[in-house]
Order: sequence, then C-alpha cells, then structure tokens
Amino acid sequence: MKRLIALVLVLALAATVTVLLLQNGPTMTTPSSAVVPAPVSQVNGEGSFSMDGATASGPLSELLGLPQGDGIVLSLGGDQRAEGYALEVTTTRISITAADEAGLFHGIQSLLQLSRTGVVPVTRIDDYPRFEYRGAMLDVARHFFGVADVKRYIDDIALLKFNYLHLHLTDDQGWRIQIDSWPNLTVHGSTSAVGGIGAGGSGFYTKDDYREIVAYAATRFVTVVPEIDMPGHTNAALSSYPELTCNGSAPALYTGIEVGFSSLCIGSETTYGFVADVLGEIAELTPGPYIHIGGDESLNTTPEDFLAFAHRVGEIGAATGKTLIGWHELGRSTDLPAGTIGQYWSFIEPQEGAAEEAATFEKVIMSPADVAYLDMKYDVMSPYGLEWANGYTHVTDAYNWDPAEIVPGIGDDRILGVEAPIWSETLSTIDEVEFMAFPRIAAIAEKAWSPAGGEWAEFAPRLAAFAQLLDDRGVNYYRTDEVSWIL
Ligand code: NGO
Repeated sequence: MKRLIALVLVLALAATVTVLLLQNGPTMTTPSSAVVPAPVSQVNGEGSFSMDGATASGPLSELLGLPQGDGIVLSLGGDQRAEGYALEVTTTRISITAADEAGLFHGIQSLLQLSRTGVVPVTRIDDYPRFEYRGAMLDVARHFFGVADVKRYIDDIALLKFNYLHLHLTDDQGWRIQIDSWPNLTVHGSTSAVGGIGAGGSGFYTKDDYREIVAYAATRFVTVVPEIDMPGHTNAALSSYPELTCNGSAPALYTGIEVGFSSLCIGSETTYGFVADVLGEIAELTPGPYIHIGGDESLNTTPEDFLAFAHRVGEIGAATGKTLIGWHELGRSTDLPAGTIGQYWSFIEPQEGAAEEAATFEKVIMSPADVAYLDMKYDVMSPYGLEWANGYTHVTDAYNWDPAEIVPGIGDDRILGVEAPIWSETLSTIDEVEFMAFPRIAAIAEKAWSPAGGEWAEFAPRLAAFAQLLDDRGVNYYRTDEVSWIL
C-alpha cells in the first residue's frame, strides 16, 4: 500500500513538472539561449539549428568566419531602430536583419553567444539599445597600455555591444599621446607612471598608433573618445613645460596616486595657446563626435579660476567643431558651449553638489563611482583595486541600480548613456584590467543596453552562460561566489 502511495505521488509530481515545463518551455531562457545584455524581446521555440557545416552571406558575414552560403543570412534594409536588429533562428536557417551595419554587428554578437556550443536554439530576438552612448573608459595615464592591449579591450567590450571607448590619455603621472607642437609632453612627460620613471607602465601612442586604435575600434563599431584632463591632473604637462605653471618652475615627474594637487596656470595666455594646440591636434585625430576635457578634482585651482578656465576651454573646444564632454564638476560653469555633455561620477546617492552640477547639462553620461567604477575592489579577496567609492563593489552592486533614478530630473530623455570607467592606479597589465572589468562590465552593459528593471536572479545564470564565451576567448574574469558558474 505504502509503495502504491509513493508511486502515485511520484507520478503526480512528474506530471506537474511536465506541465510546468510545457508551459514555460517555449519562452523560458535556458543557458543555451541566454544573451547578455538582455534583449528587448526574446521568444524561444522548439528545436535548434546546427552550426555543423553552416554557411553565411550578406554584409559583415565574414565576421562569422563561415563559408559563403545561405544558412545564416545577414541583411540591411530592415525597419529596426538605430543599432538594433532582429535575429530569427529556425531549424534550417538563421537571419539577422537591421537598418544599419551597427545593428547587424550587434546581432552577430548575440549569435556568437547563442552558437558557442555549435547548436543554436530556435528563437526570435527583437532588440535595440536603451541608450545611444554605451561606454567603457580605460585609464592609460596611471599605467600605459600599448596598442595590442587596447585592441584586446576593444574586442572584449564589443562582445557586450559597447559603442564608445573613452581613453583617459593624460594625468599627473603621464602624458600618453604625441602632440607635434608640444613634443616634450611625450619626450619627457610620458616617461613616468605610477610606481616609477622609465619603468613598465610608462610610454605613449604616436599619432600612427592612435590612428591604428581608432581604425581598429571602428571595425567593431566602437568610437574612441579622447580625454585631455584639465586644468587639474596635469602634473606631467607642467613637468614637461615650466611655462604652463604660474611660477615658471617645472615640478618633478609624479609617480604616486594622490589627486588634486596640480593645475595649469589659469591667468596665463600661454595656457590657452597650449590648450588650443592640443585640442586642435586631438580633434584632427578624432573622427568621432566627442572630445573629453576632464575638469574633475581641480582642487588646486580656485573656484573663480576654475570658472574662468571653463569659459576659455569651452570656447577653444567648440572651435574644434567637436562636442565636449566634461566630468560633472564642469557643471559649475554656466557658459559652456550648448550641447556640452556632463559625466556624472558621484555615487548612486549623490554627494553634495554633484546632482546639481550634473543637472546643469542638457545631457549626461552616468558613471556612478560606487557601482560603475571597475577599479573598485570586488570584496576582501581582491588583490588590486581601490575602495574609496563606498567600499567594495560586488557584481550584484554593479547590477542593482538604475541610471534614471540617481539625479532628480535626469531620466532616460536626458541620459545620453552609461559608462564604466577603469582607472589604473593599481592595474598594470591587461590581464588585471580584464579581471577587474569582468564580470562587472557585463552588468554595466545591461544598464546601458537593456530595458530597465532587470532582476539579478534572472541575470546571474545568463552571466554564467556568457562567462563560457569569456572562457573560450581567454578573457580573464573574477569568479565571484555571487554566481553559480557551473551550468
Ligand atoms: C576619480 C578621479 C580619478 C581616479 C579615480 C579612481 C575621477 C573622475 N577622478 O574619478 O583621478 O583615478 O577616481 O577611482
């Protein structure tokens, strides 16, 4: 009798599970159908497409590395939104359709995730970005990263549909970009880095190196945003040219990690000749729309001088024809060129003044330091990284926030996008950069691309599936115990 009851119970349980599976089956996202960042819509079906002997055709199909044929068909001319795509997988055919090439590229990134096992589940994805600016920033000033390293990071971020790479090219510890009219910036100012002079970590990009990075990025639909940080964070420039200081004496090169002690000489016309030359040469190297002029932590510049500088740099920057981006402190100025973009880097609970400063810009890029700074330690185990932004930034912290809920009045309509900066005071190799970036940068990609309202419990298994692609590609990442990595 007991046996019979047990059997009935087991059968009842099995029937319930089957019914649940059938109910959820067609729309459930299994690890093999998981995509990061989450698409706007995804409906899964039955069966799969085999990549065995698959062929591809259409624009950008060479990126799939398959023989020519009509198994996977890419086509332009769809009515998708900018950068968006439709991806349809049936058992016999895959199609990706978009209105622009960037959209096709993003569809290919999703397909790379879906196809890594060689079997692509039947699915239909309709997708487009929440924000037009999805950025990653790399600090090449505290430690220099060469062209090959930067290309690797571009490959990494392109997997997640980031479309801007912001390069922090200058800081107290080093000047990293050749400027023909002020050659000592690199002859002298590039020879230092955090930790030493002439050591690993110093160096600079020649103009050809820089063009190579810009061109490489373009093949991944990534636009480079150069930053020349001013008027603070300029010790390397001051050390290279004493005429840029107010007392005419060049400070020594700096290899520590303090901030806020240097300033260009605000009252001197030489400064503005320098700014015009530098921004002019940078604009010439920049096919993209933006130049970043810094403006953060000018603690050694008086408030009046800071405003005077903002006014002049605004005029000079506007004359380059580029749209300027500045850290949110530049919002203290009310006469920046119209359209100047602010980059918010305070916390998700804004610190004093930051929200007001950010709100003076028409459009803002959100980089809240306590969730989006990839140089913050994950936890007590992190071998490198900083802790100043509210302590540790776990992967859950990087995921559980919304860019439109930080600065009152700055919702989706005024958010140009989201950016994840990685500062390199404690990071000297690209492996270390990847370790700090991944997997948190996938969480930030989701804030930048996916519709609001994602849930960590739903994200975590998709992240574990995405990590398998990182494994395939040899991308270093932190296997935090917040995620169960075994699928
Ligand atoms: C701050 C500071 C940088 C540091 C970084 C370290 C900004 C905008 N200015 O962010 O100089 O490198 O924190 O996390």
